[in-house]
Amino acid sequence: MNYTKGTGELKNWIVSENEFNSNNLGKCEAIMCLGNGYMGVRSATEEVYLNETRDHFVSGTFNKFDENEVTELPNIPDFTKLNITLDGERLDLEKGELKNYSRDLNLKTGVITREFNWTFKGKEYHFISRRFVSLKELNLMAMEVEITPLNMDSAVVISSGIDGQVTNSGAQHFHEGEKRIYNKKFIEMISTTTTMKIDFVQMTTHALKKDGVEVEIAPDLNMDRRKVSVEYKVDLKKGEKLTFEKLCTVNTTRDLAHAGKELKNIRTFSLNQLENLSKIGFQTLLNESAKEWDKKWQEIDIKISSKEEFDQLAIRFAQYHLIVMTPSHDSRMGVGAKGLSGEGYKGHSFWDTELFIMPFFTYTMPEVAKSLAKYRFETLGGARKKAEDNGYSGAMFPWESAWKDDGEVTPVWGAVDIVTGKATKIWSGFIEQHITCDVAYALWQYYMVTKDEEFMENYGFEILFDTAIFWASRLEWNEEKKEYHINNVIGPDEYKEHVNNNAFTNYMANWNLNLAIEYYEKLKNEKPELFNRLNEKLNLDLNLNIWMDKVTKIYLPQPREIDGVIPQDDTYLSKEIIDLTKYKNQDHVGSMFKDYSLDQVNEIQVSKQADIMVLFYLLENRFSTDIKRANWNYYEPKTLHDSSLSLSTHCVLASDMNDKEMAYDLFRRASEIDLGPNMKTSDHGVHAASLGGIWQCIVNGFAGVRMLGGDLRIDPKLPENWNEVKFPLNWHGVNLTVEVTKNTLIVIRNSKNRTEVKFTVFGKEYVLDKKIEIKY
Ligand code: IFM
Repeated sequence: MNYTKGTGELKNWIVSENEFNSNNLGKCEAIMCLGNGYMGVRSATEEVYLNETRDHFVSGTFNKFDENEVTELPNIPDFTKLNITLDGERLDLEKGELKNYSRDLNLKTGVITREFNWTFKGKEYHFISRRFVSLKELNLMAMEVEITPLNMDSAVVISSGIDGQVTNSGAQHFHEGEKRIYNKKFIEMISTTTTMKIDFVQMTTHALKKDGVEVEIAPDLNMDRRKVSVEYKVDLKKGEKLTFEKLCTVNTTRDLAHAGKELKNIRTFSLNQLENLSKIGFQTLLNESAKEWDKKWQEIDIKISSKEEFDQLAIRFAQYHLIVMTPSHDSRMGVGAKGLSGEGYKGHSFWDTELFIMPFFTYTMPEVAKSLAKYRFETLGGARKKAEDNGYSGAMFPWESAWKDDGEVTPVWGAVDIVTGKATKIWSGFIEQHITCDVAYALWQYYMVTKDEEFMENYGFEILFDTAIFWASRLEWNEEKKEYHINNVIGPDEYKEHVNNNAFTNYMANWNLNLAIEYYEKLKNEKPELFNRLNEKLNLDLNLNIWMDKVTKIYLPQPREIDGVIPQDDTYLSKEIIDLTKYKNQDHVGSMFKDYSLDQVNEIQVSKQADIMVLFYLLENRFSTDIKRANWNYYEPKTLHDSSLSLSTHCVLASDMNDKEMAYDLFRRASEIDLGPNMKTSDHGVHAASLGGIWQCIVNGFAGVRMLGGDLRIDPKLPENWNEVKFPLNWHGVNLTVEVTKNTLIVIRNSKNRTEVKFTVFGKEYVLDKKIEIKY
């Protein structure tokens, strides 16, 4: 990979592949994934290879392949594959001679360009392709290929269409529907998901040019099982350039725009849409999409001044993917743990959204954060059902969530257990319960940062109260200790299953209950109408008594006297300690499972990811720096960072503890999860939470931005090798620009509104007028 290709205006905007290797296709397919939140397309090459994964997903279109599988985002019929034959030889870069190869993702415009010279049997061709998913027209993907024979005349044949012979690793999610080619030009394929019965209308059309001049060539028409295509035969003179453009659209019965419409009407809409788009043409559509990207970047761009150029690219890469993967157009949908860039985690949403992805949106694009928070409101039915099925009350959010009505969708069986040879049981769907307070925390954070009363009144307070009702019902009375415990859970550290009193879970449940008590009083006094409505629905009066009685009796693990270490759970500190050097220095995550089964790992003092560190991050003021450091020193050496969520939290914590070198090192490691030299890490898709985490490292870590108890705090700790960082921040509806240098903090008000903006910097309070410059 080459991360320094962009120069001039494109400096630190280009992610480039400079060598073709068909063993490493997954890397660029995922990290160069295109999308617009409505859909995501993995960037498979135009020509086919054995190890490719050609995926195209439409947000929220979950389907269950059969009874024994969990629902997943179906891989829809493919547009991207082209069969290109050059003078009778199939274009195949594994053969012949390849020169000047590059594939570039331009993060600024959302366009991929691929270019090379290919010589086979003495015939040399120049090839350029461009592809984008429009940020303006959500239903549109477009691609273009240019082929020029350089040293002879050539007969070029391109076969292109819609290929429904695709699956999710073998699972076929579609019934084949009608296929049709209108006027030899507009190709249509209808497919319907097998269980959810969502209809997909996919259409494509082509335009051909020779040396820039449009040519009309009648194609051969082909229809096959789950496949419809056209084949163009073009004779080119030596040096003559063929331009082959392909516009592709997807519409589904799940789209809000088509709610209640009959399929035949969607088909008519889709045909008209494509006819109109084809009149506009590839280049103009590309320019329009690039313009939308430009607007986006003006809203979100973070500017870093540092000799470490890679850092600037890394944050842009992260933000590009956060935009591409997030269905901001529709609050019935969440963000998948791999975004829309691969089949990993089946498109399901985890706590990754609330604690890692949402903060970027909350502080930068609050309307998108609102949509994500509303998604959880939409899933309340499933959360209430999960609580009831488990004998609890209130809302117990699913560990993995898919379509809003699906409830819990975590698969039950996972990787092989090396001792038994059987599949390992995945317990998270049953007992990884902290997701419920993570949801409550994220929407409270959204409320505190935005002051969005409308959201809280219509959605947020109901979630806050119902999650508290869940926790109150979940607590278990321990008669001997005369306190409430939360037994048999998995905390954030998934290498410890069936533990009692995971500190993170207990503290956050306590926090959730306290918050509900606080808002009970507030609403009763300040918003009596709303209070009455919610009281009627959730019986708040009765629940308040239960909350008050229980909240002070929840066991909150305290730091040990000897060393300040907080027990992660009741048994962690008494488990076996082994030498973890080999696994700490691993090249690939999860290497410990080559030597141990999960049951064995459960009995060792080893952690997968940040656990108590996340608690310090969320409830920062409850713990002193000394306690944070003591726990860091104890737990970090035992943490393998086997989850991509781990490094960014550790980075923010290292910043909080003013360990700048460590913080920077962790930031770099987090940035390299997808962008690093390891060509296999992203095969199943990019790491969505880690990408959100990269934003957190910079804004929450290095710039020290935090919402604490509703107030804004900015305590910068810029890494030594950075001179400056400048970023947008939205606080209480006011757009701010924050600039941090080594010893100066500048905050600028960009919005015209006069809403008061107050914040503290290292304990001192400031009130912002238009601009403030603070030496720190
Ligand atoms: O949510 C995470 C979890 O914390 C660790 N395993 C992967 C999940 C999805 O990213």
